[in-house]
Amino acid sequence: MANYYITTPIYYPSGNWHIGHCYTTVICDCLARFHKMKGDNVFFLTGTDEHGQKVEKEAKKRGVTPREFIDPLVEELKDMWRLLDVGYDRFLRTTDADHAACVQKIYQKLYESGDIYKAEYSGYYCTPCEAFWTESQLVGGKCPDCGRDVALQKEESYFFRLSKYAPRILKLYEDNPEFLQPKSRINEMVNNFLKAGLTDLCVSRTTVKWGIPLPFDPKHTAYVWIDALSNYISALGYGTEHDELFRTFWPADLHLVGKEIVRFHAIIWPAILMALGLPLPKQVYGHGWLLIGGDKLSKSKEEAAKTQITDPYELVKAFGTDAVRYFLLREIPFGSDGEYTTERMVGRINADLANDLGNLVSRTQAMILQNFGAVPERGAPEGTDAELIAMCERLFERVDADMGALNVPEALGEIFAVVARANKYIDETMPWALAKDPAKRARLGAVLYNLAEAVRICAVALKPFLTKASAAILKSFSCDGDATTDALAFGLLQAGTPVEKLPPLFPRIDKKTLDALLAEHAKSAPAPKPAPQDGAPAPAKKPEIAFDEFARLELKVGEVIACEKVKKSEKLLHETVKLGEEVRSVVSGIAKFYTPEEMVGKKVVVVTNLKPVKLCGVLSEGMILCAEDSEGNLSLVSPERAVGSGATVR
Ligand code: ME8
Repeated sequence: MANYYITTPIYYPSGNWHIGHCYTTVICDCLARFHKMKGDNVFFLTGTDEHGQKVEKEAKKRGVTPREFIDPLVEELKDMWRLLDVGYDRFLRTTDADHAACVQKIYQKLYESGDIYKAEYSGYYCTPCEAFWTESQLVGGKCPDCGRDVALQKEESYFFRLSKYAPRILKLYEDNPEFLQPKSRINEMVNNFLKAGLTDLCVSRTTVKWGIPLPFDPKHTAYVWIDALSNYISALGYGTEHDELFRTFWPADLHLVGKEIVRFHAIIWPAILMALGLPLPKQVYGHGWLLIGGDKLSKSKEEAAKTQITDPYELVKAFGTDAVRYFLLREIPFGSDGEYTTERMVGRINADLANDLGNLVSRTQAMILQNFGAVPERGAPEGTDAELIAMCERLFERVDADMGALNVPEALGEIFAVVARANKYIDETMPWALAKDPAKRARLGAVLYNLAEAVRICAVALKPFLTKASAAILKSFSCDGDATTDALAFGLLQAGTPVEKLPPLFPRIDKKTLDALLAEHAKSAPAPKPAPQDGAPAPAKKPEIAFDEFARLELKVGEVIACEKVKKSEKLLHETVKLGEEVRSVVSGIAKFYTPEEMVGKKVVVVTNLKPVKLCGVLSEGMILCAEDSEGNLSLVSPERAVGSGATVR
């Protein structure tokens, strides 16, 4: 059994999630599922990149702690992965204690070996990219990566001897071109960075507090990119007593990343690993972008987001998990950029999923049920049977070759070629005509058996791609959804196996429906706002929840009987709240909006089953609900009529 370690980049908790964000992770999920299906021992890592100036500034702007700012966004991201059926093995947060300890170990080791030294940093910093630039690297005085403003920074810093590793990195690309793919990325790295030689990298900040303190000089925090890149080994327990995962899975088989962050993964990361004396990942692959109107899709392009649905929640609600996954996995030649429009997504859904796959499944099941009630007997092959069967039998080999070469869209193309062949087979064999002639009953059975097998095999092959449809089709043929690649052999379906008629898997989306969806979207899309300077946008819409999830909240009316300011905090009030017979201590971030005197006597709504926490050293045993307007002003939520404290809110 081979080991397979695959990683996504860890995401900035921006909350501004769009379909472009889903690209890297859905592809990684598909590759991880494919390897699991092959029987490999897989570890699939994803997570969040939570430290740094960007988060620190955004939290400050909102008057909350970085942690208070990040936590809900991390939950949103996890919800998004659930929605898209992304099944990772670990979700690492750079605020996790084991990760922070590992980053400190890495810094200590590099400091002791002399690869990290102290000097003065003077240069430019781009906060949205969390990247350092020299004056000559700027383009028109702006960040060469994102085109935004940079700030001149001068501070005492620690530096990593990146320059020392430039020749080894060039040699790495020469000796092992597979290390960085597609090939064009090697040229980009060599021409844009390595040819001119590398300068040493500033790897600590004294002006950023929201970061991991350096063990040998705690007034410095770790540079976010070193912190972030280290996640690929900290997640495996590198440098700890419990490093079984590290010993099993390192070096990684694949770091899949967007092309804009190849520089960090293909220059800085290998240099750090070389300095640590560790083996290098087998491959870094820099994929292309989803574009809107020729530009990288990002929610800050508000105009585009008004006419196009880019929000993953909205897309999954409209078209379903599988349809969104299918578009991401199929539409864009791997490694290239590709234009995204909602119309394109609908085009794919209608042509491939509704017409080709959906029709094949529904026609096959309807004809079996109508004529036999269950899977018929397999007959001797005739006519074009052999061609269809051969395609089914070769399918795994072809998909495996494409997936091995990271040709995910082509792998899906192989499966849909079998779907198309099976549809053509229906036209050739005309089962409806066979059904009219009792003498052709055995032949009708054989034709329908071949179709059932083609459908089953496509469903097995589709498991890593269309998680829901594959499971539904297999279940409707009474097959095990946990099937491995062994289930891709032709002829496994037994005669007499019960078949269930599925409702349409992918209903066709006609023009009227699409227009109505887009019109609805345009109405609900927020009015264009200027993008915040640091690129951190407002939190995304939350996904739907079931009533029982809502019912897990305990909400009660409380009466504030005493209130005072929390010492050392400008934001917090400490209320004593009466809830019927019970009295609780509650801390709320409302000091900017209410004075302690105003609070006393107010009837408020309290979430009473939140885990108690200490805020600035004061125990909080609940949360008072407030409404927040678009400017961030808070207003208490109170019962509209007189009601006693302790009353339930539901
Ligand atoms: O870069 N098309 O995080 P991130 C395709 N924290 N992919 C896109 C995309 C688009 N329009 N927009 C974003 C970071 N992505 C760092 C990584 S790893 C040690 C630290 C992809 O949240 C992007 O290319 O900005 C990247 O692969 C992923 O979303 C996360 O980007």
